[in-house]
Amino acid sequence: MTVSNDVSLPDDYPEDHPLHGRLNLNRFIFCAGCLIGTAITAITSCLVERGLTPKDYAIVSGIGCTGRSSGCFKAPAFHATHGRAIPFASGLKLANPDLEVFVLSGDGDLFAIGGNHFIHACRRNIEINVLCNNNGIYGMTGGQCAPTTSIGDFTSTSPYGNIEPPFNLVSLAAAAGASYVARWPGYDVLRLKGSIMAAMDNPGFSFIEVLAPCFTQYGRKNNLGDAVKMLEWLRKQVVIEKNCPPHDAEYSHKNGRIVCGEFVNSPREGFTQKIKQLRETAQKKR
Ligand SMILES: Cc1ncc(C[n+]2csc(CCOP(=O)(O)OP(=O)(O)O)c2C)c(N)n1
Ligand code: SF4
Ligand SMILES: [Mg+2]
Repeated sequence: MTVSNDVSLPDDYPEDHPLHGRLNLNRFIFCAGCLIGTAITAITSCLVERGLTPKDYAIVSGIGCTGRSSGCFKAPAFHATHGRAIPFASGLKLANPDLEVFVLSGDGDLFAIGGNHFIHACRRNIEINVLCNNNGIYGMTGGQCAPTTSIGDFTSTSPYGNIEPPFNLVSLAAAAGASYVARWPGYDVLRLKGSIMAAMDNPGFSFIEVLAPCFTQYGRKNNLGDAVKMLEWLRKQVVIEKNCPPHDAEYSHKNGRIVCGEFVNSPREGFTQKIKQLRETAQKKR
């Protein structure tokens, strides 16, 4: 499998693409078969189906392969610094609470360098939608161990097998206070889109983990084959459950079992709403 760096396609290619007006198709620089593109098109088609135009929304990403996704949106889209997509998105939402704000970033970006921002955004319940493209590795920088790498996995920084237990992102988000939490395999576009719609309906912090194997780095180091073989490998492990408590949502490539579904949907007042109320109360007292 080769990594395509071809960014020489003309802007109008292909003209008949249904999302042509909303996407910079010449910026899809991902390896052929990588599911990052699926998350981008799922978000975009949900925004289109909601009748939202680029003046109504903003997209933020951090650094990494998934971080490059911001360039794919024909919209106000921001490629923030490493680990800082959530504070950047929080600032946008605070400045303009009417904006629908999405973060799409990688597991390393959001949960290693950006981990602290993630837990505090959950705790505040700020009204942004965060999608993590979880490939269990640092894809872009050469396949280093991530906070989501399973025990025993080989990476460029764990050549004898990883000994650090991974975060279970669903359990982490729920414990930190996120009011919407779901996990889906990236190939299950219909469920993913349904979940993105539910995230937009939630008046608070929404988190969706998208399982998206990196065959170029993770697959190669663990002898898992090409893009199609890795999708089959993932499909055998995915178990979709209804009403599973978030802390029982197993995430283990080692045990070959990853529980997917919607785990938290408990709307409560969001952060910018609370700020608005504080401002109104203060104005009345003047
Ligand atoms: C401050 C800083 N430290 C380290 C890096 C190098 N770096 C760039 S992307 C990345 C990890 C990305 O991993 P992930 O978010 O999982 O993205 P993926 O490529 O897997 O989508 C790292 C360590 C950086 N750009 N900036
Ligand atoms: S995450 Fe892996 S498969 Fe996807 S574009 Fe990056 S290196 Fe390629
Ligand atoms: Mg990653």
